[in-house]
Amino acid sequence: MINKKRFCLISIVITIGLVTAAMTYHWGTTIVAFAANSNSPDGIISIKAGSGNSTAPLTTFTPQKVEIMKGDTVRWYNPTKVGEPHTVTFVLDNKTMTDFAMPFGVASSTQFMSIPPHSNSEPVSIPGKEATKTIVAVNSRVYNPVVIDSTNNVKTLKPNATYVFNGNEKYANSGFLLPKGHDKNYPGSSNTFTVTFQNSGIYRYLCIIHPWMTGEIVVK
Ligand SMILES: [Cu+2]
Repeated sequence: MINKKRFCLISIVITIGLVTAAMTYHWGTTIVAFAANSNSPDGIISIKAGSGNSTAPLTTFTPQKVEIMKGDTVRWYNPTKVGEPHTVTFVLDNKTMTDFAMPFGVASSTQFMSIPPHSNSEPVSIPGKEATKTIVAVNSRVYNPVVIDSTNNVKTLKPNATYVFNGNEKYANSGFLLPKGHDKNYPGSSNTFTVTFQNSGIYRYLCIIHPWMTGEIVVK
């Protein structure tokens, strides 16, 4: 026969279990961060773009959803142990959606040499008409920090860009974010992307390299 004390203990354990299950169901793996709990000493909210290592790279933004106040600043960085790049890309106008590798026509005499020594890479090169051929190259508007405004003005920012959203953007991109030390194999790439949000709203973004990698900034 179960005595009163044991019954009470079993009830508590069951309740904790049910609450945990409900929280997991409701939030899944999403971790919500609040500006009041900004996770760096300078008050900037940090978000990991990817993580893990070569055998288990994580293609997620952590936290995936962040709630902040107008005027708050968010900084993305890549803590992966290997040189796996990510981007933080806001596609605010569907027509600005793009890909990190695109075909371009170039003079047929052009030769391409890999910069990282002994890298397992070569460009796709297809003979084209007359004196041109087509190569598939990394798209500067994904590789570099770039903002396109409502008048289609394309502005390339410096690596490790700091940007203030003004509500006039069609497209805003971090450029390739690499862990410190791995960026030297990608000249001109970044370690961080820092954005200040002046206007309230929901800002959704993705990694162009891994489009299932998405995140959300809710500005109150
Ligand atoms: Cu990615």
